Amino acid sequence: MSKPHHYQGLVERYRNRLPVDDSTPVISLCEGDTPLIRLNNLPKEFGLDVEMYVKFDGTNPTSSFKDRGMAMAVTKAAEKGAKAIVCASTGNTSAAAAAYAARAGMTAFVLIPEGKIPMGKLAQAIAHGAVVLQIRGNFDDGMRLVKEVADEAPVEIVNSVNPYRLQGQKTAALEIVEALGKAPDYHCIPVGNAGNISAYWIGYSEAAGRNTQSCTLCNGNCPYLDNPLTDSRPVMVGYQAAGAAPFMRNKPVENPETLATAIRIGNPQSWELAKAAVEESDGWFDEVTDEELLHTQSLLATKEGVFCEPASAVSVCGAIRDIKSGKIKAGSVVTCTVTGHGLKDTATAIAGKEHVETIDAELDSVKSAILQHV
Ligand code: AN7
Repeated sequence: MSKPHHYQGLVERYRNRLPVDDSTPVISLCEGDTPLIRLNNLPKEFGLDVEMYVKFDGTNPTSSFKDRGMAMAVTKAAEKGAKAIVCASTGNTSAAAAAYAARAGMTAFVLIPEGKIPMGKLAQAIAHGAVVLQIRGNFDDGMRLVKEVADEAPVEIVNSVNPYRLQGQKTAALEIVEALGKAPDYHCIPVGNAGNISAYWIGYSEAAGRNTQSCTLCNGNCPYLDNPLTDSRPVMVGYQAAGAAPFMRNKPVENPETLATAIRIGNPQSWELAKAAVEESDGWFDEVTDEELLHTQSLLATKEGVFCEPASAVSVCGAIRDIKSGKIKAGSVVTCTVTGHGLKDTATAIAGKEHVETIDAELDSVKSAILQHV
């Protein structure tokens, strides 16, 4: 008999680095432990002299990185005895909230912008039994309403203004450091509401035994610094969609627009934390156009076998540009978070592509089709 090694999810895995104790009722779907995939073909094709990886968090239980934060937020809500959770969402947070609420026996209320979340994400929220409230407004309107209603109704907010979300999400950085045996030189990441970049910086800082102002739970007094995994932290680079790039405008964007609906956000809640992460790490923000990010989504799918949603391609898109220009230095180790799975939004992935050939059910037809392509 071999020793059982059933992975139990990130709260158990990082129990000594998370705010839980023996009596905490852990709510998990075995999230985390996602693949760090070395890109081979794209660096070769573009002549990029770097070691480049994607952290493919689209392989989580609800197919986005949100499961990391939701596992921790719902675990803490359960510990408190909460019966209901609430979030505003561009889609992925609502999918994760719905699934973890189901697991915990709670009700999830999710506020989504009318007509602006892809069908895959909406299907998840409905399938898991969330109460779906479609608002005549955008994500930022939903966020404002959620914060207001939490003061007036018995619901726990599980957006990333909940500090436990960031604690759960910091584990992605810990996994990367463990996988590489060190911190990368650069970490590139899509930025919408700005929780994830803040969470990675907390994780990387903790891994290097360093404090950071990005941590709201400990306020610069991290309790987990005595067990470092490495001695350095990466430069943090946050990329936004050009039509929804408040960090580039240095102020909120009133009417954000992008095909990458996940990051169609104009007033990021973790503004200060994300700013601190970029400043403390000597990093930067930049923006990419919808055309550029869709092209990168397609490149990742067709050249590397990684199918991600449009918002997720933003990190790799920006990274390739900054490696080409030399802003990201030759010889570096570069990791990019790929935040969500392509199956979340199939309509955008195949729009404008001639994707299917219809042929007769005859050997000759199949054969001639093959010969046309090889
Ligand atoms: C695929 O689901 O905000 O900067 O409500 O779904 O931490 O907000 C989603 C965000 C990147 C941006 N990639 O992360 C929501 C939501 C994908 C996302 C982001 C989101 P943050």
